[in-house]
Amino acid sequence: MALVEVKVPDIGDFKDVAIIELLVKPGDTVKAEQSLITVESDKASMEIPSSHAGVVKELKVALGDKVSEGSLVLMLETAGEAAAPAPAPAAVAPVAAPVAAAPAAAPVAAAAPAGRIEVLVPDIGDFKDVAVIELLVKVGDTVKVEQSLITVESDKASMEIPSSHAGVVKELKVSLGDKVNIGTLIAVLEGAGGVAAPAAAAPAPAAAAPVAAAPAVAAAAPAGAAASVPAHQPGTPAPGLPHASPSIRKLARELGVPLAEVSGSGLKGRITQDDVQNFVKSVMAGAVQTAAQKAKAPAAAPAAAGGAFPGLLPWPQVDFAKFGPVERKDLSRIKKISGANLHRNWVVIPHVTNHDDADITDLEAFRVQLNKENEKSGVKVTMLAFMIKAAVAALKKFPEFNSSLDGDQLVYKNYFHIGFAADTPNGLVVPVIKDADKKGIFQISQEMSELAKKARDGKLGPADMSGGCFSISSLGGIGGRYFTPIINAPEVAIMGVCKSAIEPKWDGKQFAPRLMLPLSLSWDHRVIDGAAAARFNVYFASLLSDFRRIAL
Ligand code: CAO
Repeated sequence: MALVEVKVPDIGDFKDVAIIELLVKPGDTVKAEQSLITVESDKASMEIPSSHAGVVKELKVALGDKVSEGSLVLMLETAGEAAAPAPAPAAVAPVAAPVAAAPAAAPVAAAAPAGRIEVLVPDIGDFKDVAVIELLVKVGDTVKVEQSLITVESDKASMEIPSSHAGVVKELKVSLGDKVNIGTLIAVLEGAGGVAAPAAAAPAPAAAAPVAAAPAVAAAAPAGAAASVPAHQPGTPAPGLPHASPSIRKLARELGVPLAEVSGSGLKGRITQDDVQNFVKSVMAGAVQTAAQKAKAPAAAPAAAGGAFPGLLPWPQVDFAKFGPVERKDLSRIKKISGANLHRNWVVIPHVTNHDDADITDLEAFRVQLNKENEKSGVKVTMLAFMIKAAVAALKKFPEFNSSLDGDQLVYKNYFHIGFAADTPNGLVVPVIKDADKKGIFQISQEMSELAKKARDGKLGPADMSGGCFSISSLGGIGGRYFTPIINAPEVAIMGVCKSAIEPKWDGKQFAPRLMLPLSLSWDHRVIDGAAAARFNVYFASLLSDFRRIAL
């Protein structure tokens, strides 16, 4: 056991900086390089890591204290005798670490040329392949020299990247989540011409730089400090930009906490770890809803209508009892869950529905004959089983129908799990026939009847309803002609089927009575085009018209 003094390491040009957060307390066990305090200058904040692992015995600083390199932060009881200091706390900010202040936009004294200016990521020390976590400007914005354009974040630190020039943003060349390095093109500006305003806050010596030159790093890299450079003056959080240190941002991201919705109780409104944890507790307890949850909430209680859709009228508040006797019943659990999902899907997905008809005269005759032949087996073959097989064949032919959107990517599935909407006394559920491509009509019919029974008995488990690639919603046993089924996200299409009916069809010589099945295919226009949807429907219908085609 040894008692070790943990001091502020070399933090570059940070001098007499105020402590705005204490991240540990006496009794805490800390690892080497774990952040102990957050300090903040007028331009940046950074976390100061521990040089050793051990148990905090005594804190030697308090909130608001000013510290510089060498200031004693705390006393640590370490396990080892020698208590050798940890290697330069490189893990906090890899190796040479981020800059102590915002990377200065270098070409401050240079004339800002009129015309196209490329703004690149400057030298940001050993920050490599760092993710863009915030876009602070958009196309059309007028930016000043030194104005922050994006925030990047490594696993330990975040920093804002300033503009090297003034001008109007013509193109943004990075998106959220992109990985950037020194020299990555961030944006194209249209320069205003004339002399760029001097970068008031740039601590770096100004240097003439070519138009597309990367702004120089401002200050010496503080070994082991995690820099977070707020775009705003500390204490005056910019709208929409939560005031929080890198570790708090990381924690919030891991927990899925929207920092913009957390109010900070720390110094100058800074969001602390407790704030994030309390927010999570309130959400779990149902006391608070995140904006995302509110957007998903069923329309039955949209007291806050207009939040997500400005200008939308509030939900009508009617005293129905004024007009006659009424009775109130809680929505069933299934209705609440499916309602919220359907609402989200309807609002988020640009739905289009194509209608078509399939001539199932021969297939229905075949189905009736099959059921006669197999009367004793106890398995009734339904039209839906044929449609599930036809859906598999159509998904194979048109793979984008068997995909899901994931950010800017499409996930193509090489499996074929088909969901079917089932009406139950408590509401709509969608059990899934797994690996329908590997099953025959009898097996699918049998599984469907078992799943439909389980659904009606309220015994479906999550596994019965997950993993679907495409859904079929059949109202054929009930009636109707066409409808617009809502896509079951994250699927990208759904086939709605109504009741077949005998119709006169021209066969080239005469009208013949044919059994026609109405089809309504809803598809996600972000993924699928109208022509592909029409082809899918035509192909699907052709399979039902002549089921031999499925073997082709
Ligand atoms: N046209 C004409 N008749 C049809 C038909 C169609 N498209 N589909 C089924 N039928 C007939 C069947 O042949 C059966 O007749 P018989 O009893 O004479 O044999 C009868 O209608 C009942 O069929 P079923 O409903 O038992 O079987 P199914 O395989 O068609 O459907 C199931 C099973 C679970 C999907 C169905 O019971 C169900 O719940 N449907 C409702 C789905 C729903 O609510 N969708 C809307 C969701 S909102 O998007």
